[in-house]
Amino acid sequence: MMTNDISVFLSKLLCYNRILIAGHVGPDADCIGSLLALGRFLETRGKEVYLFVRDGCPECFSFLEDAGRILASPGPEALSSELLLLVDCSDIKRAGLEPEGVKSVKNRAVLDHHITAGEPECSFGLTDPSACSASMLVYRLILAANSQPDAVTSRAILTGIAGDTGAFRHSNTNAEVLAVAGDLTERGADLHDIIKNLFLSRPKKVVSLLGRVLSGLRYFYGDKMVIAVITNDAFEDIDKRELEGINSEINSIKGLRLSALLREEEKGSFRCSFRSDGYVDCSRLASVFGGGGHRNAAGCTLEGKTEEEAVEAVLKEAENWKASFV
Ligand SMILES: [Mn+2]
Repeated sequence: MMTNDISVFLSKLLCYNRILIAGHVGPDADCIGSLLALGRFLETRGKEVYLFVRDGCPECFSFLEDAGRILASPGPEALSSELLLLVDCSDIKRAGLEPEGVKSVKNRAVLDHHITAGEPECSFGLTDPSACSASMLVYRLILAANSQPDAVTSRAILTGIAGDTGAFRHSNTNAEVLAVAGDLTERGADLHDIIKNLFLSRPKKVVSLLGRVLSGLRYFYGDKMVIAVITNDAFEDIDKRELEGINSEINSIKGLRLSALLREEEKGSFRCSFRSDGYVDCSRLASVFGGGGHRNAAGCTLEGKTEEEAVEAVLKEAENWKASFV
């Protein structure tokens, strides 16, 4: 049963004593921030908490306290938990878990802000697609429990909020976001330090890749559409999360209405991410290629194609959408 009633969710959650909290694969700042803040809050309530993100916490989030406690695979103790709580996702597959692997954990709960097709499989859950981030839901939850987030918890929450709002630049930055950010700052979270860690710590090689990508952009439809391609050889050992930053740079171009960033995953396979600010429904565009996502951002994979063929495929499909953006 999903709810957006926070006190109902809270009272159910607090019935459990051993809780395994899992984030999604390819964790972002919101995933890690909400996981850490929720874990810390539940520990203040005397709960035994295990934190899990498949493959562990990426190095770029190691500036957060307790990041080292995040397990890369749930051990026997974690698997003896009474409750599996998914945060920033609602599906155990998205958490990189198999039903068989977590069958010892009898109950399921979800805390998420994504729009999902259909009801997630869980005993109870808290979802609010209007919330900017899962971290915001954790903040509301802590206050609803009459607790006060300490400086460490505040820092984790603000990291999640700053991450999912693109440093307060995306359209999900509303009055609540700004008020909560102010409150968390007063509680001891250092916003500048968070922003520096999340957005202003690009490795040198990412900056040079960015330069190459931006100078190689291909423009179409009177510069209203752009295609960027990053081939495997250019990619080397660059962290996938850095793509987010590259994508924002591309989408800062004035007058741009549709972008496609193609990244070669392996020879003949391109991961394509579409962006559009309200002109083209990216999730529908991506679904043509078997992908999906949100209206303003979505992705898909193009298989069995050379670079030129991948670009051609995107252009051919864009032609069907041109009435919306040209
Ligand atoms: Mn999120």
